[in-house]
Amino acid sequence: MFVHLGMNTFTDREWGDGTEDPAIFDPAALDARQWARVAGETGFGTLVLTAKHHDGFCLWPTATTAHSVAASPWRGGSGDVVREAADACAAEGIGFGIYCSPWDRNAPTYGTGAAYDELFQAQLTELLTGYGDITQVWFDGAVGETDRGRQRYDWEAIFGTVRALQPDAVIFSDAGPDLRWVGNEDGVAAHTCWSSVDPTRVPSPGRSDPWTLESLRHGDLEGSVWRPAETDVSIRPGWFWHADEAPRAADDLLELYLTSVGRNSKLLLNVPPARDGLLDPADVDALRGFESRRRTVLATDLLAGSVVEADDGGAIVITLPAPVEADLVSLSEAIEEGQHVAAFRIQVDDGGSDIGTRWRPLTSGTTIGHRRILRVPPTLVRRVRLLVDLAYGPARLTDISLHREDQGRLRRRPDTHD
Ligand code: FUL
Repeated sequence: MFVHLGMNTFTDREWGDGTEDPAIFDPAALDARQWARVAGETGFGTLVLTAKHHDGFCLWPTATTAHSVAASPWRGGSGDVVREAADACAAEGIGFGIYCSPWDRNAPTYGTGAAYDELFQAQLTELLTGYGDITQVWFDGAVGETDRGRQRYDWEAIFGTVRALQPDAVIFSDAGPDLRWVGNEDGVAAHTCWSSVDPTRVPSPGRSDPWTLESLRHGDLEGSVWRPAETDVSIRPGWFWHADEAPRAADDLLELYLTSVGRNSKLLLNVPPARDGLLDPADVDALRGFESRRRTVLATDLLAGSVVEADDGGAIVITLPAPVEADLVSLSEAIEEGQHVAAFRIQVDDGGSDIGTRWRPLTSGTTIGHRRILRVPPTLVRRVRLLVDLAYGPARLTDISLHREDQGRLRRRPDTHD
């Protein structure tokens, strides 16, 4: 779960300009235990907090600038949102990650080069040494122009600091090195999504040319590094909480899950606290609905109790005890062995023919990876046949399952390959 909280929560903006007065930061009822509890109860493994957004306001009492919670009325100026969030995640048994924006519209040194590099390294060092284990460090590639010049971030040094201080933290940015951006903020990974990438195609974060976006979306079959895609998207139209915006409905959240996790990506869903410092009750309801939809739809495997065999053509054939109606198919590859499948087909037989099996095409696709979920028209299934037509290594599948989402009223379109 991504948690965007900061000056923008109080100014009703998405990007602050750094001139905001710390006196307006007062999330009086802030309860990070509520964030972490809701996150844990609704299935999130890690909470990533915006410790500093582009406006430069620090949610922890940093020694590097006066532009922080220490200058705010919140907790009488002795509060530390990063500490409260870190402690809450530890207490609730989920990971804690930080977002610290390199773009800083408050720092007077931003745009001058080395002096700002030093400030940013000092801020990272505080965050990575003062708050226990950090699970993920999330770097935004945004670079702002100033009349002092253009800041060129020293990514090698930045990644080096994270590796030195939190060797187990997963580093996210456009250019990894561990997780890559999926190439959009719409919650939609590409149908073809390799976890491997060619690192020379995205040498640094912040590039938005079509070639880079293409690489982020699809990865590279023969890429030399393992850098799975992470899909960041907000439960609301904005990243920060705004009174006039509403969260997505539970069904839409399930849809985001299918188009991210279900396309070999990770999902980082943003749920921004309101001005009182608590998650909005409407967002909490949507998350609970989302969790319950995942449980009813995806945790119920309609193939349970089936017989699995290989046929003469090398395909896998699964025979169900009785016909079922399904509208989702889920596949998983043993990614600890690598990601190899590049083309697959699924055929079905509804069991209605008295002259033997009649295979009909149900769906097809390219990559599978850790999980591939495909929406299909509601179909009666008695037997399923899975054919792997192209794999660049042994095709090792760990799971195939069928599900019933029953979204007829929403008229969702079946997956077709783009
Ligand atoms: C973007 C930022 O500019 C947005 O404000 C937000 O933080 C998003 C997650 O990343 O690049």
